Amino acid sequence: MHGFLLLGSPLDALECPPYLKMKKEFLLKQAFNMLTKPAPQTPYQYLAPILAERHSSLKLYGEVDVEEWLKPKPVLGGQPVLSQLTMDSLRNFIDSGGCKAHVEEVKKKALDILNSKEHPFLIGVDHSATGGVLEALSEHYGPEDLAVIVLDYHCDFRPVSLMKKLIEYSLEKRGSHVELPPRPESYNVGSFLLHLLEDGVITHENLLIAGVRDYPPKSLKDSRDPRLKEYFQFFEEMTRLGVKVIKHAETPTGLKEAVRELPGSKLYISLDSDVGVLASLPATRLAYFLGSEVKAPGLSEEALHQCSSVLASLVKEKELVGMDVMELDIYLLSDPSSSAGATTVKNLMMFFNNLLTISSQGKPS
Ligand SMILES: [Mn+2]
Repeated sequence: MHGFLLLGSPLDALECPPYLKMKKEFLLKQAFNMLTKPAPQTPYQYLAPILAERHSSLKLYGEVDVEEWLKPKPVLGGQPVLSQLTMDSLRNFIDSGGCKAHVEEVKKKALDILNSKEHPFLIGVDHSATGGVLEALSEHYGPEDLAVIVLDYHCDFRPVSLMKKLIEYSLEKRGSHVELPPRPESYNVGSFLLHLLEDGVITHENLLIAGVRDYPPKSLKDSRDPRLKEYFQFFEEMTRLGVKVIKHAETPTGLKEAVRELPGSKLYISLDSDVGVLASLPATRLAYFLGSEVKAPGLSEEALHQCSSVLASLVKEKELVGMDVMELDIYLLSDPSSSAGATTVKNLMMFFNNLLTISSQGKPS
């Protein structure tokens, strides 16, 4: 019987000014000795022991190395983390392929786990790290047999150039006409699935994304603005190629039918915690986009519960070979003065408990 080894990815390279400000404040508090206990530093350090204590099939593996300034809670030490932590350095990290380099490290650990006849269960921040586990699983089982279900507020297959046009459009709507500088088509939190598809790591038919809030409405089809038209057409093309996208309003009902269409017999489940933003999973990084991007809450507790039941019945038919929970926010997760952490942990336990219970029952090993 396979168990799951909990692997941590602490990469946190979010380009979001309010989030960056909070991280800098965290460092300043350390500099002025206003923090007595900076631990736990990452979602893995917080969540992995809780999950392992609950389930005998879960064991701790450890975390992938990441430079201090790229961790969610950097610790002041020998490195100049405070001066490194700027929007410019984050942009340089992403544009120069930093996320992809991290993915290679995640892949090595995931392969090590698979070679020891166990399965990877990734706990992390930047969703792009999921790609490392998927690369390892794809090498191990083959892309044709690997079904991937992602619960996410966003479809993380968006090209950088397309997002640039959308941001320019929304800035224009708010009265400022700016042309953003072009950026390379990097492997990042919003584009990693596109890279996995283009590189043949996963197949379009084997990819299902549910809980989605960024699917363009049909009204954009005939938009007079070419950028919006392009956005709509890009998403249509992805579904035409076989990617199954279940919008927020159709989740979990649509999920139940869509999972039947996945050809692969091995199953990977990726839970981007932002799928429950302002609702079942409030301790997510997306919470820092409040007031700008996020206007609508993610999945309710009930909807998330129903999703986990649908997935649990699927685990009776397909072999669950890997899972993850990503985009967790350690500040909210471990903040005793807020209910966000407790709500998130409770609903994560419920979600994975359903899957692990079924997964450990009578599966041929
Ligand atoms: Mn995501």
